[in-house]
Amino acid sequence: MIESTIRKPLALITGATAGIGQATAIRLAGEGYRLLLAGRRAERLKLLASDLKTHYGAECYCVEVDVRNLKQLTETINNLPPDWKEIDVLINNAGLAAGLDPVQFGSFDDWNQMIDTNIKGTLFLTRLVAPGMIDRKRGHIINISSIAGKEVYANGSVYCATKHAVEALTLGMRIDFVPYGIKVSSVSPGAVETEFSMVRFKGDGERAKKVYEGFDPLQAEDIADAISYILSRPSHVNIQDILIMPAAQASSTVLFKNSVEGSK
Ligand code: NDP
Ligand code: 8X3
Repeated sequence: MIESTIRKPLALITGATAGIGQATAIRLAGEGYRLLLAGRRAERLKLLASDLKTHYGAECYCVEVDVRNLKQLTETINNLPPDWKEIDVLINNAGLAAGLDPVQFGSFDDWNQMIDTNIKGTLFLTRLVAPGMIDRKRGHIINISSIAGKEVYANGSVYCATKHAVEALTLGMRIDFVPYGIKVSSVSPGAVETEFSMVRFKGDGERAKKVYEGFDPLQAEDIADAISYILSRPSHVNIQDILIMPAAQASSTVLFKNSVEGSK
């Protein structure tokens, strides 16, 4: 009786069709959240929403969006049904690395895709969602950064630059939003076995598989666990950043593998 009158928290997760975003959706559904699931692959969103309903009774609303498309994002956020407008948690997770090249051989298209998705996508969503949080004086934004936001490795400078930018945005958002009681956190993983490397290497499955061979990489569920920890702290506590690595990884370039081959 009491339970039915308590509003369940609403989380918007970008990049919910795979990897960390999908695992986080599953975790939060199990913890009683209502979910706005965002991504470009509509069929995957629908399937996930249906699974979450079946297994957890979770209410989900799917939004097929490309986070690079400001017009589409603006229309989507502004036209959410009334019950889905009050977003308590925004997880800026959608992102990618495209290619692994030194700057002198880098692809302009790869650079644009990474910069537009990882930096501008995070900014666009935050700009669209934060005003509502400010009005309600409550909210939590979690940006998915990376060890690549703290270190730079060979051939990864543009991806690393985008994640360094996410780090700067997280720091800036925290300053801008602190007067309104809005928490801003980040999670910065090392190697997580998801579709990330398949995307980076443009469908080259053999090359992608090699990235995770010879050690136990993090799984998407490990990152969902960190996100759940951040969200479940008491209201006076903000976890600013969780840097989380596989036990075999000491830095972005030092990875202890059973075989001698490098990680990238
Ligand atoms: P996946 O490739 O498994 O998932 C990426 C997600 O991002 C997908 O759901 C994809 O959805 C979404 N996405 C990509 N581009 C867009 C876009 N333009 N618009 C909307 N959604 C988009 O990778 P991960 O789960 O590993 O990556 C999630 C985040 O974690 C990224 O920000 C990544 O940089 C970060 N990260 C990953 C690490 C790793 O080792 N895997 C380590 C550190 C950080 P769709 O294609 O359906 O649109
Ligand atoms: C993904 C991890 O080390 O490939 O952010 O950049 S890494």
